[in-house]
Amino acid sequence: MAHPYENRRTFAIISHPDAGKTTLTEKLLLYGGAIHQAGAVKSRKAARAATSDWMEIEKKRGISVTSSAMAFDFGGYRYNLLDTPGHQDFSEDTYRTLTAADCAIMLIDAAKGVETQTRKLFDVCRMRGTPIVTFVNKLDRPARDPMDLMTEVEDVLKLRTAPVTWPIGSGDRFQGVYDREHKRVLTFERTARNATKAPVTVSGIGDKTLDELLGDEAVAELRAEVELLDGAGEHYNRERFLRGEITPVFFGSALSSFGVEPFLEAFAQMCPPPGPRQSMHGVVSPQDENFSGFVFKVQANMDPAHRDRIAFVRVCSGKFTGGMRVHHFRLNKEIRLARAEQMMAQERQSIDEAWAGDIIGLFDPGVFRIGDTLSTGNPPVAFDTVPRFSPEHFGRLRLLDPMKRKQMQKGIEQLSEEGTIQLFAEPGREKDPILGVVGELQFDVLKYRLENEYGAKVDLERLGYTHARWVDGPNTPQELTKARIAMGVTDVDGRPVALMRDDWELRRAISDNPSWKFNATAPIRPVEER
Ligand SMILES: Nc1nc2c(ncn2[C@@H]2O[C@H](COP(=O)(O)OP(=O)(O)OP(=O)(O)O)[C@@H](O)[C@H]2O)c(=O)[nH]1
Ligand SMILES: [Mg+2]
Repeated sequence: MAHPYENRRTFAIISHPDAGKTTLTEKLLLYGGAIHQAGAVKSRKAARAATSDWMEIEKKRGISVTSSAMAFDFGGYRYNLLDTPGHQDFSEDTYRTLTAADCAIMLIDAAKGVETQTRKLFDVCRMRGTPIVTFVNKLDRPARDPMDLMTEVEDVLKLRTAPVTWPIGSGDRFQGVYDREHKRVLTFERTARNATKAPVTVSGIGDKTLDELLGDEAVAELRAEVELLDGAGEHYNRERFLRGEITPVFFGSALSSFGVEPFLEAFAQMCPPPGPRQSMHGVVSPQDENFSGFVFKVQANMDPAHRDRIAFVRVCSGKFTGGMRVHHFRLNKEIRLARAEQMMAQERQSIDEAWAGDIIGLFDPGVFRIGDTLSTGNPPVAFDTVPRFSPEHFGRLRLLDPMKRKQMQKGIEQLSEEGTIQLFAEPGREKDPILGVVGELQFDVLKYRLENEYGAKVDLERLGYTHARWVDGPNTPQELTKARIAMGVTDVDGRPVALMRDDWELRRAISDNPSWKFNATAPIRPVEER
């Protein structure tokens, strides 16, 4: 019998903001059979909201501010889908989430081509060796020439393209796609509010009826393009795709669902199963008997009724079973994992077992942090793959209702454990921490969530620092201040951190203190090694 991990498919959807990741996620859930009515990203009162934008602020603004994981079954596989936020202010979350994926879907807006954030995310995938499938979206709007778009991907990303489907028209005249693999023409019809599957008609490229269906002009154009592609275009090749040399390309409209079904069917065949992972002590294979996994995300208050906190773990090897005991690398102790949860479309479901590739949610009584590795067996495993970014914006909170101090404190503690903000204590002002974020929008999210989830209305006083460095050498923040560093603080683990206003201050601190080491992020290592 095949090992259960072999039917796991774990992928992330990435792109520049607004290319349609959440909308495509919704349609994959729809065609995957996990939901029956697709919701919209920014829903008016009556309409359903998109499944993966579950947070209040996301529904309100129509953007994703945090990644979300959803599982669904389709064609004999269990898919773990990770929808990521596109905005660069949330890219730390996106980068971490990519570490949990074995494959990525890169979305490109057909009117805009390869945008900056897409390029950065692509670089991360290339660095990690994550294979990429491309979906060119929004063909129902005025779009650029598909050949041009291919050329742009090849030139900008230095990645060969292999079109698997090809669009028939664009904008108002977008009718469907040609499936090069199966040599068939798929035309679609729109549905009310784009909420259900789009009815499809299948024809052959040479069919007489096609002339009538598409119109003479469109059919002639399609036939010419298909001929051109067959002559000059690349064909999908699995080995080259897995090596990251080539990206299969699909066209469609996530909104109207045109082209989504052939995409999902082909993607199902392309997305690789969980692969081996590098740990600090060698390679961990997904079929290893011992369980291992790492926390790539912690999220509080997902369920307003319970106000609990979930740690999202990517299983890398072995089998998770509810109640099992594992070694917690950072705390260097054994802990018991209670049952886990998985988001099956909209529903949180309790699960008793999981395999490599699965994304599971563990109830977190406060022991998990992003980057934590859990494992069974000896020696204990540690994955060191979850990137952390250095905060670039700093501020202090001012509470507007003095009665809510407790709520605010609890809120910032929890949100810092989520990784939304980083907390620093200035000696003598420990009660009034300094907050650091990577992107400014994270401050907006913080304020919104403190008010909505914790009932504490706050104002933010911005501080003029732009760099934080974890300094190896000194033992206290006072030593930093003595060395003429603008602000010496400690992080949540009591490690000294230097805050500086600009590059010049940073360079000076480094040259003034040659025996110290200035690290851009806090190292992840077990407690007793510090
Ligand atoms: N016309 C058209 N609009 C689309 C399509 N896909 C998405 N949109 C719209 O584009 C906007 C952004 O879509 P989202 O799915 O939220 O994009 P996203 O990539 O998840 O955005 P972030 O998560 O904020 O980065 C929404 O208004 C969608 O309705 C499409 O295929 N056609
Ligand atoms: Mg989104």
